[in-house]
Amino acid sequence: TQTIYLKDYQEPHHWVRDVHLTFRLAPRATRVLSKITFVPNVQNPGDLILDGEGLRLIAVAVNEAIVPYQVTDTHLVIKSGDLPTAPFTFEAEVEISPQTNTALEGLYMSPLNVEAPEEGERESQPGQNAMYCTQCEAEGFRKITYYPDRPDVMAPFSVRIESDMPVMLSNGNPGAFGPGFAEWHDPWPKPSYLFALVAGNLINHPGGFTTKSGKQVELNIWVRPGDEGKCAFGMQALKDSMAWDERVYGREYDLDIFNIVAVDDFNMGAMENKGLNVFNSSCVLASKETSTDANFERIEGIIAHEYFHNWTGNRITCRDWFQLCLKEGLTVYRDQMFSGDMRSHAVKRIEEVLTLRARQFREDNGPLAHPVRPESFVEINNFYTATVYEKGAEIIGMLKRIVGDEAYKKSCDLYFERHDGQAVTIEDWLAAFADTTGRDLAQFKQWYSQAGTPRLSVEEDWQDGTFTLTFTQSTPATPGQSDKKPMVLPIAVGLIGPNGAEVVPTTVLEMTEATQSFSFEGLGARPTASILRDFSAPVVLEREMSAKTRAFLLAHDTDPFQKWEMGRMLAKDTLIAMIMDGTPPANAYLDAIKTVLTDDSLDPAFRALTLGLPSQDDLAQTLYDAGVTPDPDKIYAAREEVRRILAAHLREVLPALYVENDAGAFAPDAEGSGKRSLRLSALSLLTLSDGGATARALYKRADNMTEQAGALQALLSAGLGEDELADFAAQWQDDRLVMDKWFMMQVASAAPDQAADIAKSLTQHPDFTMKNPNRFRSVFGALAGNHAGFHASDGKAYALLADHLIALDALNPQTTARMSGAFETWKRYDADRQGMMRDQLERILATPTLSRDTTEMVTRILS
Ligand code: B3K
Ligand code: ZN
Repeated sequence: TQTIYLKDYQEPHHWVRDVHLTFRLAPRATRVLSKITFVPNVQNPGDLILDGEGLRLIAVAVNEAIVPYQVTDTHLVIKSGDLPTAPFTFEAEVEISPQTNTALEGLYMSPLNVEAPEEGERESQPGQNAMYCTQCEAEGFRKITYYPDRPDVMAPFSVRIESDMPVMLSNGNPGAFGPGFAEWHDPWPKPSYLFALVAGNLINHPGGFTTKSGKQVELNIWVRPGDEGKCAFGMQALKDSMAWDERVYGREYDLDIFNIVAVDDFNMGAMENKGLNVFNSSCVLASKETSTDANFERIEGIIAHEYFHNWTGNRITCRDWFQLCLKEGLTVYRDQMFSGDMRSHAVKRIEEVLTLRARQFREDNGPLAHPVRPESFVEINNFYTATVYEKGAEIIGMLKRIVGDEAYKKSCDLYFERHDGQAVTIEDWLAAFADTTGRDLAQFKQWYSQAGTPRLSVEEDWQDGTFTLTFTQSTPATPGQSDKKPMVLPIAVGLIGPNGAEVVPTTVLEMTEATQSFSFEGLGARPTASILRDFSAPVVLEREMSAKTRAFLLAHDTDPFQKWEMGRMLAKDTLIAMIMDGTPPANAYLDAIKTVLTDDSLDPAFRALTLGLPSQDDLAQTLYDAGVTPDPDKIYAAREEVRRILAAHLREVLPALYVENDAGAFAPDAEGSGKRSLRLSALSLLTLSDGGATARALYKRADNMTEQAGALQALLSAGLGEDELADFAAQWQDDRLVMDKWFMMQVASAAPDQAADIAKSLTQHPDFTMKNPNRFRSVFGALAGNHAGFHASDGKAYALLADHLIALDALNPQTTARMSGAFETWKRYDADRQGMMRDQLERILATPTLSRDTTEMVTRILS
């Protein structure tokens, strides 16, 4: 295996002027004919180096003549001496087998059918439901044909598809079509990773959008027959995204048509191919009967994200894969702001921080920690991480907070104007800000290169009307980076007076030193500081605070994030005390929660979030950080105990909360989902004391999946709900996405000593398949996420997951590698558990022909 380094970047020896592709589709023998105009790069002359993997080469020509070439497993090379010095055409014909492509990278079929055709069976007859589909990012195009498969090579593509499929799609605008063929032309230069092709028996949900300059755009969501009723929400989200990008970023759509396709077999959420976004069906199909509020919110966010990539990623792309955060961090930031505008910024911010801490802080604290812009990789697919995406988005948020809204907008405009049509770097992005504002961003830039989550501690001082905050920052060592420098931290602070009124509104302190003081003068009385409002920097704030001060801020802080955070810290302290020595929850915590829950002036969604307890994984990390080896059984038991105590303490208010937050007729908006969320949080506690009566009644009556699944979940987490679980399967057996929930819920809420057995028995279920990533994740993602179940002391869950990762790796390395991250926290635990996890990791690593993807991940996890 070869490691690729950022420092080794070199321009290609050849640029591409245009690309013509013809696809003759057949399940096991698709022919791909390419005709590419190459232009020698005078800056960096050399051989023609084309990537290609798993291709059966039929023919090659240069300027229509035979040339000598070399083919290896990964490349086709023509020596510069055998090439014209002027631009030339390169032609190739290759054969590939989409039907057996279980890796779901390159051209593949959904569903897959890897069994060999029966004797005499015509191989060119895909099933009624089968579709051809591509996934090229990051390096999948090389599995389709020989090409310089790197993002800095951008070219317009013309595509002809020949097949019997009724619908045949590719990037750009439609050209000629007729029975058996369709042509597409994409005028915008793009890298190969944005190429897409889809063909199948698909039905469209149509729509339209008029851009701000009056251009009509045809919109379509293409789905399998039977799914047409689940497209309306996605279509609306797309139109909202198009309007938002015009209004907020001044970015208009640039083709006559925008197509979205839903596919059941997909390695991730969705893909932003130019003009032809391909979505995991779970991230686009929605109906009130089959999707929860969380699904709706996620779908809206992902549709926006992929659409926003049209400018941040497609029109301006990455020079090399080390720059991945250039498009991902920025696009996540943009989709977060969109969702905030569509729903509630306060609630959205809290949810973002929850995800950031659960995924990115976890990553940053373990063996997989890496900079937002990594310096090396073996397999780039392993770097589509929470760090690149979510920490990448936090960097954009900090930059905006530092330069201000107006300068942010000006800088973005300059970036778009300067780099349209180019493949660029983080340096280019930052230069647009430096040039607009005159600021030196050299220190800020460390956010891209220094891994690890900074720890920020604070001391307070009060003297003669002056309140001083002294901050100290440090970042723990991460793999390959032992010495850490001070970072630029925008710390948003507000001060609250003794009577609860705000005396200093939000002020952004810009910390640049290891230790730095900031003073507020002329105050009448010692204030209480609200620090890190809106979570203004992705750091761990280490602040000594009494429960009383926390409760005071929970009651009086004007910043919704900090208000929630105070409740969170109270809950965390309560849980830690319970874990350490069984200390029961203090009334300060219980009463504070009750006050928030019953405060009708607060958004129900916010109240529901305040009732939520920190996850077991979060508690394990907190203990580990404090030098205590986390005991998963104790954490589980303590959390359950606190839930029971909360339920008892809130006994009088829960039934009313449940009744009053009936949202009425279902609408997937912020208001309705907020009420349902509070209602279901109340129900979950209520179910601990009413024997499940309320949840059972809701389960029967529910006309939407949020409440149906919510009621079932409440029952399952109380150890009830067996009949409902069976009923659920009977009702939804024909809906793959809902059945994913059925698989997932059972494993997620299984008792610690049963999780592995339940997961194992589900793998024997006739509807379980290793070939569908959604189904695999619904069982094994849930197992890894069931903290006490995964870490059960018998080690069964570790072994079960390892068995299935080994089996999956032979089919789908990308999903295997990603799921191996379940083991990334192994060093937190006691020697027995560590030993068992190490054994499993070593067993995985010892698998003959283990993929490069999984090898890299497991090696890093073990290091
Ligand atoms: N750009 C894709 C992710 C591709 C992942 C490749 N392993 C989706 C997105 O971030 O929008
Ligand atoms: Zn993205």
